[in-house]
Amino acid sequence: MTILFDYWRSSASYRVRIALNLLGLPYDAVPVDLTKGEQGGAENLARNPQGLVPTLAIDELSLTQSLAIIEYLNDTRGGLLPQDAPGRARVRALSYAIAMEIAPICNLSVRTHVGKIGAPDFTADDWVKYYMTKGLKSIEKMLDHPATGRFCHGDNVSMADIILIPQVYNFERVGLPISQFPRTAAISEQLQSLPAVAAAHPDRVKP
Ligand SMILES: N[C@@H](CCC(=O)N[C@@H](CS)C(=O)NCC(=O)O)C(=O)O
Repeated sequence: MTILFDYWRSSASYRVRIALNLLGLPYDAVPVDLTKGEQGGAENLARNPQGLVPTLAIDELSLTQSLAIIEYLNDTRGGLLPQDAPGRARVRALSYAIAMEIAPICNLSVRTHVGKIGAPDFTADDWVKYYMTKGLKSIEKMLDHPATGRFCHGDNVSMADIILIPQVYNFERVGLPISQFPRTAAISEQLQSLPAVAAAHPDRVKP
């Protein structure tokens, strides 16, 4: 039995839902309600010492960190990273550019803290919009590459696409138009037409 401890609006959870769906792996979802602070409760801390979501219970393991989970799924099931080393390096670079450069500085706890210390003319919203735009601008440049195809890397869905989709969702959620980044927008549209990706959308899994 595979169990995903997630939150419907969490982008890191959204990544893992997409990966599981793409691989056709059935799972049960157990919600950890971030709005109620359940991530910091004893039950969640026992499975995820950082007090975050997602956690994936699979193969008698309890895995944390969405990128590590996706890499594990690739290592054990295949299909989420290219076969060749240069391709894997490119997919990882795109994934890390989002997961390590954009997401951590725009997450809930950072936004809350910026909101507390922010000046009246500089809100947490301004912070998030600034860094998300800066980050996706870089992604758009990285996608200006001969290896970009229908998806981020060629015509097969990879970890980079899995990481991109939730970031695009967050970007649009704060009211920014993804159309300003045409390559990113085109890939996102292709991805969202895939049933496995569409089924992982927060609105589809909202409790
Ligand atoms: N790098 C982690 C990030 C996980 C993360 O930040 N999760 C957020 C939701 S997207 C969370 O649990 N936030 C709760 C909090 O900040 O208290 C991963 O990829 O799994």
